[in-house]
Amino acid sequence: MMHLCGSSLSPFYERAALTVYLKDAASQIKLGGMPCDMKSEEHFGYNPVGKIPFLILDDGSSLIESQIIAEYLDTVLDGPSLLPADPMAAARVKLFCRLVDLYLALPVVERTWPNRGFTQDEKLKAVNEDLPKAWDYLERFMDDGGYAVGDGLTLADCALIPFLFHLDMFTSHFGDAGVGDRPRLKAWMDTVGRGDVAAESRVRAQKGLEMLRAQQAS
Ligand SMILES: N[C@@H](CCC(=O)N[C@@H](CS)C(=O)NCC(=O)O)C(=O)O
Repeated sequence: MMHLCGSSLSPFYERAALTVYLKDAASQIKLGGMPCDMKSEEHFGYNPVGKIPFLILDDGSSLIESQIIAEYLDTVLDGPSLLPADPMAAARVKLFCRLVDLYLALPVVERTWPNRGFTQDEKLKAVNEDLPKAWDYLERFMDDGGYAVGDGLTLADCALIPFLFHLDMFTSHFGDAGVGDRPRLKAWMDTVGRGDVAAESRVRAQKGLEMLRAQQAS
């Protein structure tokens, strides 16, 4: 059985895990944890970058990078596809995921995580200057029906949902982390962001945070 390694506290791990849950395929794959210590030789064997998530395949080989893993799992696991059949809609799903990674994840959210070595000024800039731009880019390329693309959940929603926990928990301490008056993002927040799938994802992230804090305290 394949093993998706990591913790739901990681928005990248959670993107791939959400893919599995949305396909109702959790019985087809082991979810969470890892068979080695973080940054151990074995970990670097699976992922030379030393990060999570990584996917261990049945033959012992591995795959890295959350978006690549999510697309792979969407293809090989049973369940409804999270990538539209229409080529342009599929391209827009992938574009949305790319925009999340390039403009929201690293330059904004990760910058506001504790103990990452960024100065207060860098964190304030991330939230007050870079985050509005990221929201603008996403707004520009999403649909207005409450989902990122089309009329149901896709890999694009899987990319954005896990960051909601981090925006609330960490980013909002340095400025307004909300989506503002952008109508498409507001509709997305009402439909997806405040929906059951996002709520369950948030619970998993919170549990991951509590586990990490317990480990750090022991
Ligand atoms: N681009 C990577 C990012 C993965 C990533 O940054 N993972 C973080 C956890 S959220 C990590 O493993 N950090 C550990 C470290 O950098 O030491 C992906 O999409 O999988």
